Amino acid sequence: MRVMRTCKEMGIKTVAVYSTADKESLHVRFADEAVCIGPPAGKDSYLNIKSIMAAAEITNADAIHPGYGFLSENAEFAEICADYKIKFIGPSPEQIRQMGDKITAKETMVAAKVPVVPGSGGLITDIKAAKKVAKEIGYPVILKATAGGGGKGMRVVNNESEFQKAFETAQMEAGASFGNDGIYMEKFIEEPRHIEIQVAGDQYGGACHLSERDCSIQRRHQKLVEECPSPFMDSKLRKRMGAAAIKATKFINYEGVGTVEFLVDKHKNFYFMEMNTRIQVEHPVTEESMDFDLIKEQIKIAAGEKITGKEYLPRLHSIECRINAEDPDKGFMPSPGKIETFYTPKGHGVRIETHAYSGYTISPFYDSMIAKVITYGRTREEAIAIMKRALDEFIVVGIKTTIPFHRKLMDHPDFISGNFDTKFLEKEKLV
Ligand code: MV4
Repeated sequence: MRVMRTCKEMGIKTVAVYSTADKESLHVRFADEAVCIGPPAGKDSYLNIKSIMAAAEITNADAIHPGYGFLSENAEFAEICADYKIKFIGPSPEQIRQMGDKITAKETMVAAKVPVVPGSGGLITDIKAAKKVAKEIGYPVILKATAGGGGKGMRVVNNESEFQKAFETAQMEAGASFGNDGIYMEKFIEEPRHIEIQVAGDQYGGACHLSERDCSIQRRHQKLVEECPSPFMDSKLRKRMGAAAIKATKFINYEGVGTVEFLVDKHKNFYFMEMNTRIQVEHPVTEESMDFDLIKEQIKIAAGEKITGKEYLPRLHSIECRINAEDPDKGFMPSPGKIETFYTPKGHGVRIETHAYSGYTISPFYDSMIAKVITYGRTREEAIAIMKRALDEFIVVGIKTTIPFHRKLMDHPDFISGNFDTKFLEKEKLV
């Protein structure tokens, strides 16, 4: 729906694809045409490249917008689109691959002179050698899966006696989750903030950045709240991080919008973590803060337009709360089912993204996010005040949601002061 809104504004006709589980979803009604691509399970529909290509062929589509999740960072899919002469709205298969493998991504950033966390500098093949490097950089260290991202196959190692076992578990978890058990090591950055820079690059090597998003409020590597600008940011740090992100973008001739993720320590040192080669869930805070349509930019870049190359700075403060069909009182257990009443907040400073409505059934097959509440104001205080009243105004009857969790978070002194890092939700008894 987000993509189709911009397409309509640009005079572009749209085709929705849907699984049988999503027959009643709003995106099916919003599109000019809709094609059913299979049964509920992802592998049979939204991950089924053959069905999707068939839908594109029969509707004579010029381009595919991959959204986020599913095939949005699948190099093989981008390759098949190219074979079919259908424009994949996003980077090239090579660029997706280069950033998809985390060791390759890190090596690329070293070559681009973007700061990275010191570590094994590649795959760990010899535990004895890795332990020696760990001693040099100093414990704690963190082991990560090269095929990973988002926390799976990650282990923190506090001292040498823990190394062997941590390495074996990380390797096993990575092998089971990704079919690739490659592990690398980094110095563990204590109490980091997760700050990411939104970038855009065109087909001619031009690139710009659109400031940052702070995504430090996470639970088990799932982001819950994002904001732009970061309360931790100052114009000097933004210049340094922005320049590093543009260096990364230009170095790989990146085409499309993307995100360069950094870990930032309390001394404002920043380190490249990963690059996301898709539009992200949290993109609306950038759009509202900067008054800039990122989907329009994606489509223009895909159509061969040049970006203007200027730097975009935050004008308003914007915050997003992800509303999930989960019960925060029961460890965020999924809560699918029929929504009897769904009334979304409205009014000045509020933007809602959702596919749900009164009478809609949240299926258990997919991600539990059912809505995003985005607020914006002239200051962070104003954005928080609007968020509080918006969350109070949101009525969902029939399923449990994370709305009460967000409402409590908005009253937490450390959230209000901006004094939080990625450990915040583990330390606080909010969840
Ligand atoms: C780290 C780190 C500390 N030091 N790397 C978590 C997900 C994955 N993308 C990378 N992650 C981390 N990498 C080093 N060298 C701490 C984390 C981390 C984290 C990062 C961002 C947001 C939330 C997090 C929660 C726990 C750990």
